[in-house]
Amino acid sequence: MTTPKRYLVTSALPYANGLKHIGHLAGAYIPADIYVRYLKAQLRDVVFVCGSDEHGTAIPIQAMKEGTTAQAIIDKYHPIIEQNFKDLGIHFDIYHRTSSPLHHETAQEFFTVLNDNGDLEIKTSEQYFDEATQTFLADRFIKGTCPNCSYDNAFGDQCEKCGKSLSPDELINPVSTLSGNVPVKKETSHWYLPLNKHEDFLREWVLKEHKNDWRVNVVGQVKSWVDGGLQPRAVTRDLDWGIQVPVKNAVGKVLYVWFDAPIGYISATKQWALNHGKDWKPYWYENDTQLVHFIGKDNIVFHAIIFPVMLKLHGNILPANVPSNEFMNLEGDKMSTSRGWSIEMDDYINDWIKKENGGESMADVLRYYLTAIAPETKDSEFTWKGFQDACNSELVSVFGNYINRTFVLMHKLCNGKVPPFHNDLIDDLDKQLIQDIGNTKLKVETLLEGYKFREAQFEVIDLARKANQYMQKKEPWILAKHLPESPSNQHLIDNALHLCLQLTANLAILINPFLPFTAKKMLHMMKVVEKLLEWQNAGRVDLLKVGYSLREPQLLFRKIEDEEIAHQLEKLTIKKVQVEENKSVEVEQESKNVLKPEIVFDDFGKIDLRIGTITAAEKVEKADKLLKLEVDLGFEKRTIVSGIAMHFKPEELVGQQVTVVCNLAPRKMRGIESNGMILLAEDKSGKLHFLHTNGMIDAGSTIS
Ligand code: B3M
Ligand code: ZN
Repeated sequence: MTTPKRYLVTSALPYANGLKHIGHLAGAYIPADIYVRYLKAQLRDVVFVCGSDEHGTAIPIQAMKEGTTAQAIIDKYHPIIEQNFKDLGIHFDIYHRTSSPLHHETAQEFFTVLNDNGDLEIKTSEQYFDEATQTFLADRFIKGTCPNCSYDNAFGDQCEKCGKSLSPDELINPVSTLSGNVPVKKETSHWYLPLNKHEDFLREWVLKEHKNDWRVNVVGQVKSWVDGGLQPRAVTRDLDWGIQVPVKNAVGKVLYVWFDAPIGYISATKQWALNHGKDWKPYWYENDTQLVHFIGKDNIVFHAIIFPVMLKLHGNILPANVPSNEFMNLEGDKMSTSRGWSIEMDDYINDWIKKENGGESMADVLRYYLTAIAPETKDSEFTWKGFQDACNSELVSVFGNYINRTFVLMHKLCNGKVPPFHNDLIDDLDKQLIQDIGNTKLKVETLLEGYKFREAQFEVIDLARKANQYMQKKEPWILAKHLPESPSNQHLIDNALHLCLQLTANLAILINPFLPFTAKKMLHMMKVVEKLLEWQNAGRVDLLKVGYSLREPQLLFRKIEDEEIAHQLEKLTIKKVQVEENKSVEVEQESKNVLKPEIVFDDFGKIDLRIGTITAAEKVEKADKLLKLEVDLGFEKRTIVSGIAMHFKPEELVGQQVTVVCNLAPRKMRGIESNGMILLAEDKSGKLHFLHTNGMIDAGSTIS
């Protein structure tokens, strides 16, 4: 295979609707970053793009939850997520936004080309509509029971429990996420991408051409979609948040978020090119570009079916690969921010990286563990214990320990300088080690180019393990003990440490794509510039000049204590309970944020509201919540039973003026007939308040 002329690498654009967790990080970001760092070390032409996905129903839903606007939500989360990635060493060439004007233009142009070419179809159908909010209910604006797994909170686009893609019509007992109301059906027209017309192309391109070089899970998913029969997919929505459909009279219609978001990769490339005085076009039009999309499992259909069809129709190149991971679970359960069972990147950064000096090494520890357990072929599981073990028994005891011993011994036995290598004394162990270095380089590059990040990282650590064994066998510290009687031992010491140091330089190059902060520290210790990290240097054993003096060692990794792990486990449990509690409050709040359905004047006119004065109040026996009130309406006295006993003591009520609904049909409660209802204001915390009239209004006054 010839080496591509240029690479365009993308990571899925996270929705800017909240913090992202380490499952996301493991799926689409760390592997992409490793791949890109490797390609850059190979001095290949590569652009790595990502950014915020700022459209779709996910954003206004979050705005509703936070009591703010969609714009405020994206402006809040975009910079946080961008910084989180930086703190974890994920180095994009650009982190763009789909709310940018450049993206809007790019997506509209894309749509126009397809529409003008007759590649889209317009269809009219009946869709769910919420009368209370006057909104069509697409995607996450509608919830109901999943037809696949019976989960009762499945969204109109996907069930978060079983992962199945859904359409609103498939939901059982659908309700509006906005108002909680049962929706009605209403007619509307939309543009559709007729995927059914591209089945042959997909069979040929994915199921034949990429049958062997794409991951099994990706090819498998495409196969089951194609075998199931592809349907036309709507690419527009009736929403007010999104990119306007660029067609006259398409008022209130926006592009479907999954139509515009992947085009975000193109607009990001354009913005990157503008920033750097480059041409973006070859990256999207030339066949010698290798386009690679790193994604999570639930994005496969969009990147391996829908977007490629769009690219083909628009005249762009197709992805060379779509590496997608399976899911990473957390301590025995599915990771999910909304259920409170997750570790947010932001939390990890605050707890492990920002708290200590030199905390970046903890970014590498997370990168290391997430790659070591990457769910490349099947679901995997993050456990805090596993995290601790990976750090303590691999990074600290194998990798860090090897580097530290090498530096300490070199300072002690070779005056802090790179010792010479005496060729006449070369032995089999030395030869084997030199061979191991070369082999590791080849293995790692083959694995990385084949998107096998987990195994590639294993090979690097394995080389450090072999290096430790080499040193253990050479025992330079024992040779040093016998120096007085055998001065020729110095040459043996020199040879062992010379190779150990050359191997250290190799480890820096090999570990760099995986653990960039660690590689940087190693450069500092070796007093060499970044150029050393170029991939072509790997395999060489003349990287450090004889006689060159090196710095004192720094510890690369620290041990993680049991208490730290216990603390994280406790935090996880507490968070889950808190999220569950907040949810029940949220559900109550949500229903209050939405206005009741509209009424006409006559409806209101039927209610007789009067001012009344409470003249007596007492508890109702065996009913915790009820109070029996005597209310003077001026023209008559009433008995009213009210459910406010948890809020007021009876004696607080006497003398208070209240608004009374006095033509409400009588109702018996606990055997007492209640004739009317008193009105109070309820604040956000659920506390009740009187609407004070200061006792200035005559009882019986009307309110209208
Ligand atoms: N924002 C979905 C997700 O985060 C979506 C990815 C877009 S990639 C173009 O799962
Ligand atoms: Zn389901």
